[in-house]
Amino acid sequence: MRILSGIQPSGALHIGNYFGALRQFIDLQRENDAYYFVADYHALTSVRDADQLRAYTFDVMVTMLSLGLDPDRATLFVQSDVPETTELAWLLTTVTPMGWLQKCVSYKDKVEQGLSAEHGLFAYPVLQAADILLYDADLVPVGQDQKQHLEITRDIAERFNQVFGGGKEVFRLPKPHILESVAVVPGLDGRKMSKSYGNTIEIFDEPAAIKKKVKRIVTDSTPVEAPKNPETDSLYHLFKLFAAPDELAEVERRYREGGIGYGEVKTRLADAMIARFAPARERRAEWLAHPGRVEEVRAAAAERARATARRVLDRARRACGVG
Ligand code: AQP
Repeated sequence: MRILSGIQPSGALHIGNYFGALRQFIDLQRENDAYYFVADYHALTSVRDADQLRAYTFDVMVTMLSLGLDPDRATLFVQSDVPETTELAWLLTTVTPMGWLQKCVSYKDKVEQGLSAEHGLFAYPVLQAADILLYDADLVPVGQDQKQHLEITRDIAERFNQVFGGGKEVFRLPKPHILESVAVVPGLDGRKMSKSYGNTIEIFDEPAAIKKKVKRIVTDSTPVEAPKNPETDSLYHLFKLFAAPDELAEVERRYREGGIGYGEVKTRLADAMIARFAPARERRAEWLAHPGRVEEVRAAAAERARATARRVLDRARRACGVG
């Protein structure tokens, strides 16, 4: 199957990005033809400093490589290295009803908060549809927050097929791949972990910073001896992502019976986080010491991605009669 997904270079990647997306990227690269990209065109809606965007883009490439994405198996490219994306976005825009975009949460939320939104944020689901359709993707691994955008991608593809395809399929219809257990990873305050909420723990935070942040995870004031409900506790939710099965069973039992304090769970969670990413941290130091290698991966992937993109874009251009 052709797999495709992207991550925005709008800051350092966090635990939510890891469980919601990156871990699936790694699993799916083994048996499939995987394309993963750094979504720098998308990040332009929030990052307004050219040097910073370049630095974040490089950092996301390094993060993907350090976590185990293998450039020999997966095509790890940067979105803007394939300018065909923006041309396809325009073709798709011509068949996208305004009403579909007005319903999208990322845009609606901003407007409801009284903030002004640029056209880029409004049209972002169309660019995302172009990202996906350009590679004939079958499956798109994402977190729950992207479900609505995936539905719009399918709607746009169907509409284009209908309007210009004359009964033939111009675009393949992709499906989302969302793992329920990690669909929404909570942040320090219990809301979805998100850069814009300032409630993140970064994958490559220094161990001391991880310990400090974990201590800030919001819990209720149930005393140590009292039973606690693991299902409603975001600390437990995070612990579950990192703990070994026997350790989890022990902690769950002690939550339900009483006799475990949040302080103990926090210490164990911080230790497990630091241990989980220790090998990746070492690989990261290696990649950072050889930036030229990262650029080589990027250049080779851009060539592969562009060849695929060109074929699909030509198909779309022929279907609608441009060029
Ligand atoms: N908390 C999360 N739980 C599960 N999955 C998550 N993802 C992000 N946060 C969580 C998934 O990570 C992938 C990359 O997302 P993105 O680059 O579009 O970033 P995002 O969703 O915009 O991440 P943030 O931190 O929430 O950024 P801001 O605050 O800038 O909007 C996606 O598959 C996403 O589902």
